[in-house]
Amino acid sequence: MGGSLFALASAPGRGAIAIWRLSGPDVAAAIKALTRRPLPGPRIAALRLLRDPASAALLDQALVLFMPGPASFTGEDMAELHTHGGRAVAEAIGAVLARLPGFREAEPGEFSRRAFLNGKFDLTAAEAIADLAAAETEAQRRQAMAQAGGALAALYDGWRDRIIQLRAHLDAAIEFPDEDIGDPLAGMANALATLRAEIGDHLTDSRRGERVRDGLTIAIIGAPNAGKSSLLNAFVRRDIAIVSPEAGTTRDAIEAHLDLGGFPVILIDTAGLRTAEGAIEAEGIARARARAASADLVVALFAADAPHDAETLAMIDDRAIVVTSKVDLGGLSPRAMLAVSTKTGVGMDALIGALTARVADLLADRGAPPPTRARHREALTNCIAALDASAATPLPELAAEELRVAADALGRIAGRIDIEDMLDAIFRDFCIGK
Ligand SMILES: Nc1nc2c(ncn2[C@@H]2O[C@H](COP(=O)(O)OP(=O)(O)OP(=O)(O)O)[C@@H](O)[C@H]2O)c(=O)[nH]1
Ligand SMILES: [Mg+2]
Repeated sequence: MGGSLFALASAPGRGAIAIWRLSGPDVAAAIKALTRRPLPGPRIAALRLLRDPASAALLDQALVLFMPGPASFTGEDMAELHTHGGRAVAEAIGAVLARLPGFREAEPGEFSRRAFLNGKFDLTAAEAIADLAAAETEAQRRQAMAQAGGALAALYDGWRDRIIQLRAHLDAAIEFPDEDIGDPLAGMANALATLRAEIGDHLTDSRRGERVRDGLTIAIIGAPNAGKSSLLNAFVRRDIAIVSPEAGTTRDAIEAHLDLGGFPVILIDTAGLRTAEGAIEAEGIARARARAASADLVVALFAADAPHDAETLAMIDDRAIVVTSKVDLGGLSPRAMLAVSTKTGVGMDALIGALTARVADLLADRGAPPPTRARHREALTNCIAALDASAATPLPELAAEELRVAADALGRIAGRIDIEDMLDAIFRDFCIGK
């Protein structure tokens, strides 16, 4: 995994400027060889002609930046080449960089991985950098920025320090039983309970963090022909789902990504609920039920010109917003709070407003940063289990060991302790050039 790395850091394809990123011990020599000039001053942009060191052929004119380590993103010597964009230019430059002594093309996330290994930031901040690159809504950007700034790591390090301190007290009591410090476990009980409550609250918030990252799911359900696909299309203002007067048109669940008031939402159109007429429709309805069961919110449609069907009525719970559809054909039903017509557009703004309010209620900032990944949730769960085990045992030695397990669980989230086995999985999701 050693040596020097290069990668195209900007999006590939047609563009005004392409940015190449280089990192490693061979960077200074490479820049001198490419420019046939002395290195530019640290972090000062210099306009240079780039030439193939082997053939002296002119490659491009570029803005060259040299950022000596350790005060660089990765902690190693780094350089950036801002060249002209476009596929052919990129091909030519990439080929020359690949032939530079000591260089190879970086794997996805490899720059960030080196930065992490060089102590530039903790693992949660590294994950946040990937989230930032993927952020599509304002809520995702805000959450990623807070996490990249170290908000999560600070929280976990603080808890971990408190656990380590408790354990030190316990170890001292075990080591020096003659000292009159009372029952060490009784003295610890309060502090443990407080810690457990704080971490428990944070864990409860993990769904929010993961929903902001991945998108909150809203399933549209209803009888065949209730107008579900028409509603999905109206929301995204595109014709992505087939609409037809034939009952049982939609079979597969169809997903569309939306930005509702700055929050990420995945809207899911589903098969109409009824007694299926064939195996394919039955599978579609089973999928519809599964998606509705796992969705964060449900929009239940009842067409104004049809009776309320028992299948849809049975699926209504506190996640549901009940809506009368096709209100241009009839009146608001007594069960519904809202009425829409995708034909006339009536009620669409009110529905969007109601959904946005529910989404904001579920996803809005609560002050403290939430965990954002299943990995965090698992480690926090393990931490709490160990804290509980520690509080439950009458044996100080066992209690101390459980505290070690609890502290290690937190340490793994920020990458403070042995995490070699997780690194591949974590950095694999990054973009090339990050
Ligand atoms: N008058 C009127 N017709 C509508 C409205 N919304 C949908 N329709 C019509 O109702 C029929 C069914 O619409 P779809 O959107 O396909 O209904 P669906 O719920 O997806 O139906 P399935 O996929 O079969 O479960 C189509 O002919 C639509 O043009 C509306 O607001 N008013
Ligand atoms: Mg449909």
